[in-house]
Amino acid sequence: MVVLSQPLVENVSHIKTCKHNNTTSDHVYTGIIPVIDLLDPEANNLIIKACQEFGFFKVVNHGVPIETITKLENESINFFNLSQIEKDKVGPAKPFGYGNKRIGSNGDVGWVEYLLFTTNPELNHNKSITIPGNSLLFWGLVNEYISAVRNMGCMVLEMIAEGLNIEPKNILSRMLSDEKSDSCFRLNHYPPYPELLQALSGRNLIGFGEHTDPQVISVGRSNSTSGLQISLKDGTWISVPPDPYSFFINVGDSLQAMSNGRFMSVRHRVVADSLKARVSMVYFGGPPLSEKIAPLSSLMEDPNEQILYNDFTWSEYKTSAYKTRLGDNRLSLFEKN
Ligand code: GA4
Repeated sequence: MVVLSQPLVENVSHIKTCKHNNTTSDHVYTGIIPVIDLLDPEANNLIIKACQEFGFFKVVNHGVPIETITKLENESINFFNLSQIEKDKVGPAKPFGYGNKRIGSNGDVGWVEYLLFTTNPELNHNKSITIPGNSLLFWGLVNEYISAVRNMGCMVLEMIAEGLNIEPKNILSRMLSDEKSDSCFRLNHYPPYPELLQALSGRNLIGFGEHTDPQVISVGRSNSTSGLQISLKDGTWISVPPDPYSFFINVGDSLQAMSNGRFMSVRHRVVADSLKARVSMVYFGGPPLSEKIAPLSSLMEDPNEQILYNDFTWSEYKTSAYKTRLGDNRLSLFEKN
């Protein structure tokens, strides 16, 4: 079990809550989340189906070494175990760096602390971020992890291109592998929030409020603590059973636009656990800033198919996204009338 310092009971009246799962059918555990074995010859088609149905799936046999994962997870726990004074030296996140409860800059808050980094070398933000302790070791592990997870994300995007029968095979993956790819990476720590306090209010505390990810795909994982929930097409929330050895892939807004709505950018959120800390790591695979996001022409062979979104560059989308609240529907601003 991860041992992280238990926070003092704080006033959390500004943090959102959601209904309790044991008193309502607001969200449920189900076995319906697709599990894709990347070595399965049928994986391409299964991924397409999962992107259409859920915008979300779990991958196994992903090829990312477990040591790469555990080394970074342990180093992240060491960081989150530091004193508040030490952690605050790495913040506040604007948007990169250490953030505590505040998410973005438009008033969103959650029961979470995090480190957020860009992978875009042109933005150069990370250079100014020194992690207390062995900063070189920390950055080495972050880079090793990102490179392994990016490769796996590219493999998944190539399987999507194959499953959709579109050429070239790297039409999507090149956005993540491009040296100018504007991707980011976040390490989250969700402290436990005592059951008694949750019971008193009859509600669960929100760690990270519901939202969709703006990028192409997100590749995430966590320790064995639950909390992640996804929204189905009908609006039901389902809890995703944690699995520290697997990865979870989310379709992001950009892939929804590039697939002209065939794939669904999944709404998701994290609720606080009452007993255990949750530590997660998410790589958000984004395109270069100048990339034009538009339906893939090889997908749009039927002249009667309506184009759902106006074209935009990733830079335009990002600028607009950073002006929104977490739960907003960002793609709707680009819908064609
Ligand atoms: C959601 C997905 C990623 O975590 C993130 C988030 C970003 C941030 O934390 O700075 C945003 C959010 C995310 C979308 C809307 C804006 C920007 C917080 C927020 C309120 C890093 C991202 O790329 O977009």
